[in-house]
Amino acid sequence: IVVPVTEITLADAPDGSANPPVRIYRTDGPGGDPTVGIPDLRSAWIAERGDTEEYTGRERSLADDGRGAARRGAASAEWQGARRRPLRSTTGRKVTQMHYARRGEITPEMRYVAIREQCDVELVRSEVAAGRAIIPNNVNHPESEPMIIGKAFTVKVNANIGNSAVHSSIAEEVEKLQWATKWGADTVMDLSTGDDIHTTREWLLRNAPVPIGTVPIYQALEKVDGDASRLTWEIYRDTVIEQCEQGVDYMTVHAGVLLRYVPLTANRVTGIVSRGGSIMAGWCLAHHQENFLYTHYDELCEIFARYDVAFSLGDGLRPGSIADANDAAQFAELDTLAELTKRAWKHDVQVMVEGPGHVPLHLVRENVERQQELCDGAPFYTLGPLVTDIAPGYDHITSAIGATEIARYGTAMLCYVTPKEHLGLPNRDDVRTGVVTYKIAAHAADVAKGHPGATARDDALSKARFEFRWRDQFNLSLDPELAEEYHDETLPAEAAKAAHFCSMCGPKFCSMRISQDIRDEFGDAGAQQEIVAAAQDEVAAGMAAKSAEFRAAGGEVYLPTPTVPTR
Ligand code: IRN
Ligand code: FE2
Repeated sequence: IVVPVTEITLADAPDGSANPPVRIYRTDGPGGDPTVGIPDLRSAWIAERGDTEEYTGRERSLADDGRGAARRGAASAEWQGARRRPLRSTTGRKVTQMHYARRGEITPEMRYVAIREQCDVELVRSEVAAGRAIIPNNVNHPESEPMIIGKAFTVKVNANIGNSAVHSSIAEEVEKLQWATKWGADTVMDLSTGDDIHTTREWLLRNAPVPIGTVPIYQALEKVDGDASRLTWEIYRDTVIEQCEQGVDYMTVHAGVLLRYVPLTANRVTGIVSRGGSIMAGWCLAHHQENFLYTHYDELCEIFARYDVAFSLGDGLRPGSIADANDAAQFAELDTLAELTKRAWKHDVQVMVEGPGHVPLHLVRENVERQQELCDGAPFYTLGPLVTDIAPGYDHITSAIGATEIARYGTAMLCYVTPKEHLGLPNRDDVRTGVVTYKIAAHAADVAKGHPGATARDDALSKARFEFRWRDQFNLSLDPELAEEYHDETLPAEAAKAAHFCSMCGPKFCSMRISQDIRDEFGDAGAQQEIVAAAQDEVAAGMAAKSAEFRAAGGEVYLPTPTVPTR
């Protein structure tokens, strides 16, 4: 098993000693021609298990869609062609990592993950078996490099991409995927709703080294021309199967939005802000019936078990303002998500649970503790949360504050928020800013949790900074290009890459340089300690002399009351 890493080689320290290279978890895959797709990493592993079969499902579900052929025709020639027939489990078999883990089997996927996380493979197996971690990888997405989401492992970051009704091409979507993983996104969700939705997703998957998530209700809604009341379980189910066959690894399912919970949102400041949540609430009210995702949930579990698709149980009633945080609607839905988690586990289907949203800082911790308690440790996957509502344009920051706090107490994956949140569709720069901001939150939480080895990169970067190895400092940073660009704004010359200062304080006032000068002049820790000890001896001697003087003078603390001389 070969696992990709990014190795950052470092220059020697000024005293000539070597700085060992730093290895970093790598998410951006092998790359290559997007019209060909990346290599099938897992096909042999899947085949070897002998529990799957090929079938002619894809054509059928596309035909069911009625628009599949037309959609494929709409894409340009180079993006044609289903490359292989889909796999599903042979009848009666479950092909989920949870199923194998519970049987005590260690799969190549688990080994891969253990190497990536630098942990014992038994930890991986036991956490997956217990439902406290998931390895989302559909048998129809053999290109994916296995990764794990769970609180015993490093905190992960998801980036959302996808066009809205506004047109964007397949090539552009694939580029967005590559861009997000370049900056470190651990999973990507395709939230596309426009034309060519099927073919776009196909090529995203064929080029995705990370798990791909979707919200199938969005595509189901397109099939009924946006009229939520016309949605049916059958239309939804066929959409789910279509996506299972393509290789989607996890799906957001808003099955916790129950009919009786909808009125609980009536007096909220911001009502229902989840897209999927509002679609299902609308359907429930229009039909006066229970949410079909809830009533057909076990059937959905059976489907997921045949492809190893993981649930991301949607938080359709999450708060959309700090005023609505931790309210009755939100927590009622969480109770149902806990019930659904355990029902999925009965089918050996992997589950994570989605969380808020907008929550003031002092109420954040309660969210994850409550979720962990109710859902028996199933991974929590949260959107921020934003800790204040007053900073549109800066919501990557308002939400990273909440994300850091919630991850610190056990959230396993963070859904990024970009600076365009609430304002518009993110562009390239926003995706980069969003992912890097969330890498900061995730990493800060790893450090605070005391995750083994979490500070290695911090320590290497700090040492490079102190030794004025500017190139190493850039290369070790989350966004090397930005760091170098900012540095070069004032000191672009190559010679400045070794200079013992930057333009922030200038050469005279650089504290790091002064601090190094102190070392040069007064020696290492031992020598400095001797100077301090000598100084302390001097002080002690001075004190003893003063004491002797005091005692010789009679040792009186209170002097006689002074008399004021009179004339
Ligand atoms: C994550 C946590 N809570 C919500 N999310 C993400 O929001 C979810 O994974 C998906 O990307 C998006 C779904 O939004 P709606 O349909 O709930 O608004
Ligand atoms: Fe919001």
